[in-house]
Amino acid sequence: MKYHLPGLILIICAICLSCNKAEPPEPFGPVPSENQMRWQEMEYYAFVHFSLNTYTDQAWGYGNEDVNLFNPTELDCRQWARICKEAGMKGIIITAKHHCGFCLWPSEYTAYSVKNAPWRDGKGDVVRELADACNEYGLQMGIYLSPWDRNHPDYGNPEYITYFRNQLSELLTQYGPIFEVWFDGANGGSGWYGGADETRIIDRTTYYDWSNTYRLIRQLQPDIVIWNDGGDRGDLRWVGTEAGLVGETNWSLLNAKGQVDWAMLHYGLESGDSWVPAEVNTSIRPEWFYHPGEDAMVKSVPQLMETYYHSIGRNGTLLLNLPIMPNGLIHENDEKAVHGFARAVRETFAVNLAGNGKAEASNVRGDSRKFGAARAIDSKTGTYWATDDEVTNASWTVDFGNPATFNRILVQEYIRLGQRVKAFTVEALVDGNWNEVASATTIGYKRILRFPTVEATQLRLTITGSKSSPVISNIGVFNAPQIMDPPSVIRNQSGEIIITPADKESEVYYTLDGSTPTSGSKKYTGPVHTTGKLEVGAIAFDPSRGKSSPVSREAFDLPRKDWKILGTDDVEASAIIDGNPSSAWYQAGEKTMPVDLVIDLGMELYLCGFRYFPDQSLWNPGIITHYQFFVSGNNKSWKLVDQGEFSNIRNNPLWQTRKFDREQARYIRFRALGNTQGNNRTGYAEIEVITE
Ligand code: FUL
Repeated sequence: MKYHLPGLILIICAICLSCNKAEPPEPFGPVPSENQMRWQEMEYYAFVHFSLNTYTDQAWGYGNEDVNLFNPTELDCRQWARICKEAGMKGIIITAKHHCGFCLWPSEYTAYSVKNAPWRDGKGDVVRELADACNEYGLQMGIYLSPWDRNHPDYGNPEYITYFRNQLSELLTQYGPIFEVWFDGANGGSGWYGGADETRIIDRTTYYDWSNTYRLIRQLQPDIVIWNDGGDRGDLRWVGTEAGLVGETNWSLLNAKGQVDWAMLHYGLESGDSWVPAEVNTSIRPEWFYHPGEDAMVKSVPQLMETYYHSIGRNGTLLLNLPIMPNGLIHENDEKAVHGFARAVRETFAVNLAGNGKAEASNVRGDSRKFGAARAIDSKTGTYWATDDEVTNASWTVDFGNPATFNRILVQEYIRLGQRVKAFTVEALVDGNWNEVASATTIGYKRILRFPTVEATQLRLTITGSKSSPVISNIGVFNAPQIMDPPSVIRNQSGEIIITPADKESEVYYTLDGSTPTSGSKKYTGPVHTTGKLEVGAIAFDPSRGKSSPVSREAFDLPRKDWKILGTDDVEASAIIDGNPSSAWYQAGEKTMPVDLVIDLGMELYLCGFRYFPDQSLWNPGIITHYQFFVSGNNKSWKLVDQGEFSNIRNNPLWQTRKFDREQARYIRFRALGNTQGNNRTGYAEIEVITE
């Protein structure tokens, strides 16, 4: 065998240069601990809110609720775990104790627990059953232990801290590994406090002596992460809202000491000296505990997808709450919603179009393949594309080979070396031109951007600002199917029909004559002026897939453009006739029942019924339960045409339709005789009449 020596040496040198020369970048700034890393990679997990509140329809118990109320006759934590597992969640955090002080486990230190409840003859332990169910389904368990305790007589005194730590010790030693402990920020105020029934104010920065409490926690559960909203900095931070979103800019950093204002919670702190990443907590319903009146208010798949992009898609984790019903189960509407949500996420991120592409970068660290552009699409979390130390602006391009259709990009930094990127842009190569399709600020563990669907042969990501050389571990390019929910249809006061698809990108087609709309019907391009009675049919349509949503149908009586609400000069009263189901108006607070709403319809009409839509907000001050309905031709002599009650309106606040014998009239008087709160507040979201 013959060797060509100089050639061989050259090849060996080239290999050495490309593989060995470059060293990995040094970490920049604060970096996550192993516990924070493990937690971040969980991405999505559940909250379950369950306590005596579940039986009293309250958000916060006062601390004197009867333990005998707690009797979840069908309790099955395996149902919770199954649903969470199927939904793609990685763990469940349970309200072992909420503010009312009732304990879901038989704590040795209080009588106010399951051990004195009728459930399982006082032998039950919800935390134990959940721990077992989580084990069976391969989920992790976390604990919510409210620092505020409205039941405990010692709350506010040093003795309570011992009690609190004793309870923590029980929870952190008897139920196996706990991945997260959650200390709510609602702290101190009025309460029962063992019968004292008073207000107790504590200094939430000092009262709990958090540093010693943390020491105890870490000693008992070395792998845990601590969520805390007051006092010493925990491992994770709240995002300043329960609405399900963190800032578009989201640094996983805060300062270890000092006050944290709202902006720091929401956006993190670019110059922060500690790694304190964001957890986005929100409920699948308006409130955290189960309230039967919210059964129809479970978030839809489009709403949950919005939450997904605003939490996991913005460098946060998502802690999604599922309330437990009094029988001990998750409601079927919530189950359906999380399953639909999981399906939508799976379908969106099923195929990474960059995966088979050819990647290149404007700069590669030490020209080494080890840090080459292809490392961002090799499906490995431990490898990355990195640039030379002094390079903070750089671009990465993928050539798809053939034209590809896409509308999402997912980018991840290798955060074990710190969070670095401050800004980036995304461009698509269309017909030989680079078009910017999206731009954003921070990346962090995971960033997902949405943009209108584009067909392009290449995609370019350009880091336009970075604290240090960028280190990108993963890039995904996806074509998300549009969400094919039926669009919403409203008619405003002037008679305009407004149709809104669940997904902004969908096309909308409609009919006004009650016929079934198809993609061959009229295309919706903006509000449609209409007169008279009509029935609207509308569909959302995804042209790239040729798929339609189910049909929305709404029937409208005559437009309300000539209506005048009499007896008030409050301009906000127009909310009653604006067609918008989420706006509401309340009569002045000093009015006492019966409270009248008088409307001039602007002309004589043949009336044969009316419709009332109550305020949809959960904590509405009062919606009408008992009523009378009068009509008049001259606003002087009135005729009572209907009266009665809106049964179950509290639990099911839907449209109420009432019919009566035909009457010719120009004025209507809708009289409230009673409301859901047993007081005088009288509110309306919408009022309509039914004409002959
Ligand atoms: C809040 C609490 O006061 C709520 O009741 C709920 O537990 C939520 C997760 O945190 O601030």
